Amino acid sequence: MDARATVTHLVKHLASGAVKVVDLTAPLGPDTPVIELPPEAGKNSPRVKVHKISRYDQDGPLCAWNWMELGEHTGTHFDAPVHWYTGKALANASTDTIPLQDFIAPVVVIDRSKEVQKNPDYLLTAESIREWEAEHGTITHGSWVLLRTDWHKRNTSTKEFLNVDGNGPHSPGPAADAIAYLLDRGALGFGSETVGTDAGSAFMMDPPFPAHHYLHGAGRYGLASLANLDQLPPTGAILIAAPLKLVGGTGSPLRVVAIVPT
Ligand code: 23J
Ligand code: MN
Repeated sequence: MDARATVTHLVKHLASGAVKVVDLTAPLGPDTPVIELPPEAGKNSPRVKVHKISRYDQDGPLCAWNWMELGEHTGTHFDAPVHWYTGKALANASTDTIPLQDFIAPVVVIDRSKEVQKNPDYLLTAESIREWEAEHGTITHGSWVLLRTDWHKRNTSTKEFLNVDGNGPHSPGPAADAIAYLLDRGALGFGSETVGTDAGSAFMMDPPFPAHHYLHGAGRYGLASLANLDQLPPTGAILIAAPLKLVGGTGSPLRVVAIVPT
């Protein structure tokens, strides 16, 4: 099919509902959970604050508008390669310089929600990805790979979302060998439903935060705090994930939308 017909068909299929759009974004506001790093890892990001400028009042009778206090890595957000020290020297690695084509890509979804229900510390391994590929086919070069855990159902409660006890945070994520395997497959990036792309236990891993370490060192991307992955097929959808064009940005909150054939 020629390129023009492809675009025309997409619009027709969207209008008819044969292709649907799914919102993979969590609501962003003062209640949004924000990561709480151990002191050894450094400072933390603030929670979201919304400051009123005016609301059809004496501060501005014609309009309502706010300004916000907002970390780059807050809510549903994108991790750029310069976010991690392993990616700091790479070219085209901040939110304003990443190639635009990378913001639209195929997406595969690895469903490990049953495993995570039994074990909140669940780690996705390379072996587990190979099992997924035996069932669904080899991961296509340039794809987003998302880990479905249904963890987004906890996103309305910071306590449940971060799930911290005396031993630290308990949330699922990838083992180091899983990320190495995905990079081998030419993945565009890795996305999760948890507060960051790494598991709660990732500070204790070797290297610490292996998803951040290997993905960003390879110039690849992360997506965190995704929602509604239970509405995606294992393969066949397309992801639109375009961070704000923040100058030198290490990441950005964003709206993540999937285009899904029904
Ligand atoms: C800094 C250090 C570790 C982590 C993170 C940030 C994130 O989760 C993030 O938002 O990138 S794991
Ligand atoms: Mn981040």
